[in-house]
Amino acid sequence: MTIQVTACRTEYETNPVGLDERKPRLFWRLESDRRNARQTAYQILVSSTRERISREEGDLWDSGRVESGESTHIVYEGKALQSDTSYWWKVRVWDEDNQASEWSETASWAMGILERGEWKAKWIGRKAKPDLELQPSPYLRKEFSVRKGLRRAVVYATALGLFQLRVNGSPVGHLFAPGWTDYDKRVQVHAYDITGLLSEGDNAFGAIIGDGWYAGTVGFLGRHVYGERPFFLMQASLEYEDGSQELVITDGSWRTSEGPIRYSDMILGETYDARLELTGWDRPGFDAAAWEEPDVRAGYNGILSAAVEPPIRITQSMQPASVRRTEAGTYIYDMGQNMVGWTDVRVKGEAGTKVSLSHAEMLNPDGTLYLDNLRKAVQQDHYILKGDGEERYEPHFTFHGFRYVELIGYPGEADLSTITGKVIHSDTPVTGTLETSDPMVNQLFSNITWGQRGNFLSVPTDCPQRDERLGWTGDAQIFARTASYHMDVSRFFTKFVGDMIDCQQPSGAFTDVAPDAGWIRHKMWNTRLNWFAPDNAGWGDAGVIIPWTLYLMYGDKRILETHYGAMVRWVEYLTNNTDGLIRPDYANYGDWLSIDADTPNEVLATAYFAYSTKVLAQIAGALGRTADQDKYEAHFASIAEAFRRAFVEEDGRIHGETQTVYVLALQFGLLTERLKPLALARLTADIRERGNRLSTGFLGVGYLLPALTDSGELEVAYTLLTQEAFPSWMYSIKHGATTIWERWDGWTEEKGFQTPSMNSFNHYSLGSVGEWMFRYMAGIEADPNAPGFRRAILRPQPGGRLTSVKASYDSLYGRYSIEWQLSDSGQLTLEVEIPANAAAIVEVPGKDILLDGKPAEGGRPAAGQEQGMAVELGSGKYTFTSTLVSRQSLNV
Ligand code: RAM
Repeated sequence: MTIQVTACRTEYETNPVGLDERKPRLFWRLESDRRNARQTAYQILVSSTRERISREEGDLWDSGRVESGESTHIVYEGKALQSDTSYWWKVRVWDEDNQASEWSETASWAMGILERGEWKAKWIGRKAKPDLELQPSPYLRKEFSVRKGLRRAVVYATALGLFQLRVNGSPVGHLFAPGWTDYDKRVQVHAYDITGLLSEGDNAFGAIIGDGWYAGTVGFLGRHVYGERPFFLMQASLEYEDGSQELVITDGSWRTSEGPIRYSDMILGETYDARLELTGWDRPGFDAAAWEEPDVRAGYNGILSAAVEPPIRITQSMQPASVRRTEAGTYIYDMGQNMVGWTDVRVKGEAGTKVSLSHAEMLNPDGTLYLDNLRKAVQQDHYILKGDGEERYEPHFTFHGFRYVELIGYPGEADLSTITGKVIHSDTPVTGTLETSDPMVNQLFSNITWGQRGNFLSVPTDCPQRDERLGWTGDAQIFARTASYHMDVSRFFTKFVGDMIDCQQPSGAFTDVAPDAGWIRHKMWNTRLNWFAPDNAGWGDAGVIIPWTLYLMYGDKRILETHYGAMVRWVEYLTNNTDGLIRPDYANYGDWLSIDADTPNEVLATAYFAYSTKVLAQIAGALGRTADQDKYEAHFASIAEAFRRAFVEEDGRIHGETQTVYVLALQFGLLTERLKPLALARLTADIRERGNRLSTGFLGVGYLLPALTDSGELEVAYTLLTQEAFPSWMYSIKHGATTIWERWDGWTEEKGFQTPSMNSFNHYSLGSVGEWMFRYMAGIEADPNAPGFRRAILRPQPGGRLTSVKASYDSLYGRYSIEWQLSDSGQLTLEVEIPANAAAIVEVPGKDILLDGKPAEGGRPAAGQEQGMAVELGSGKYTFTSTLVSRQSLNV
């Protein structure tokens, strides 16, 4: 079979609408059942109409035959793209035998509104009711008519706040739009093709707007962080067969009313009075005589940019695992999983009856909901019945982090089908799977994935339940690699890097939360919090680490180019704020939530300073800026030297003597060859002295198992992974955890719950061990010399009590998979799969290595291993067998 072109995407997305990237990048995948299937050339056609593309007329761009193997990030080089316009494209390729493929299916993208001057719409809202802290959510509507011959209709919408849009009664778009940005600087515009929802004659737009991050409660920063109340902006563009165009825009001609949503606040929950429903409000013909004129806002000084973040959606519905009726007559449900979203309830009863849903992560010893750790958050929704038969309710502009739900005031008998949990997050498609022979390791992986699902909601938040839910950059950087194996976070993190850049300080400092949300200002007011600063080690460094992660995982050079200046400013800022290249002991969270092991701030901060510099040198290299690369490499070497002079003893001891200081020094390359084994010995001794247990906090934990494995202490890594005694990952699992806890000691047998002032049970940072599970245990590694998985390094590292691991990663090229199995006698079977137009260096441990039953040809000794072999392979499925040196030595 000749090669096939599939999965055509534009800017990482399938047929996106509303882009503002004037040179969008095109991606495709190849499929073939042959081994070594490869592209040697391609041809792209881009057309202004679907008809033209079907006739193979690339009137906007015909790339001609391009001799190239590249099938990702191909930059559009055709005629200038126009606002509010759709484009069609297809591609064909030539394979390694110069055989041409068929043309791909036709793909498309559409540009959004490119110039500010093209925005004719006005921001509209509703005046606040006096003396009401929590305001009803405004409803907005507008009728308009559509002539005969409508060809295309696209609506562009955004809000300072949140919006839910409806067209002729149908919902359009997704939840929590437009997402969270620093609204003073920027707001994202979402675009939807609504051609199919309109018909000739009367039509209606409806929108409900919510306070969201703009006007509602943000973390512990209170309400009205950006503004007093929400506003909506919408511009629909209708294009007719005769070439004419009409706009329907938000302006003073819309009408507004309050409705059943009495308030809806991210952190404080919602109250919905169904008796106040406005039936038919979002369809034409509704009697809006009682509705009022909207409040038209003067303007907005921020940037209107095309939405980059993936849509937020309900991705799963969950039935509760069990329910118990309390003495008070309420019901307590156990969802069986700590999750994020909301619950939907069905109820029948008299008008005016109030049913409440209260959400919590844990139960108190007496079986009641443990609400203390929510701090000021109120995870409660209240529904007041209209009394007309079975009613169904779910909230609108709030979300909760919970495993347990208390149903209060329910009329009649409730059972398992009364409520349904809705899992809500940024819909980043799953790309990684992992399953092992060990059920506890599998549970750990599951907990990590739920931590990601629970906390990736527009921005990567620290936690989803208490009055916090901020985009903590330190948490995001330590988890970024794990996250990018598990899900396609290309656009999610591209958006977040933008958020970090938007709040980079004039000094060059990257902040510890993004969007900034007035955080910096808040910290300045609040002297009690003056230990917060915009440049915390391991937090600000996210501004360099996350773009680099996007490059490794997706081969995204554009993000490096676009933000190169900002990253240089960060490193220059750090440099200017050091003393002899040592970052002083100030403004630092340290190795946050380490356990009984305080890493000195100056050691930690200098190590991260070195690392940011090293990554910047690599980024300069990737961009071909060789002079800068040399400069920052030399700078890194000087910082490492200063680090050693200040903190490292001749005998390898590092100031602080915590696991984290050794781990960072090893992993960031701060030690000489002579010092490495000495430091490693100190690290393993510390682990042993603690009874084979870890002590790392947020900043050390992600590098702990990689540092051990890279230094040849694989078995110690496995021992820590499967350790069940406190503190360990498995300790929480033994006690029923279904997500990653914020702290190792969130709950212990001896002490019960940690302080409720900071005790989240859904915080992904300590789940950054997922990175090691993919990269080392399964062994699916990105090759930095062929980024974006153009070439992978498949390097499984069996060990510990595991007898098998099966993992896969859907890269931009397609699926890499690995499955290894180890018999009692030490026979290893390894099956790997490499996608078309990609390659892998497969490193097989052990001796007597056979590939598909024959001695493997073209292999070389595996780097840094006594036994084993490395072989570079093209696409296809391969089976290796080998004998591991001594199975005995694997059982510590
Ligand atoms: C906590 C957050 C977050 C952490 C900071 C330092 O309040 O939950 O996880 O990054 O503090």
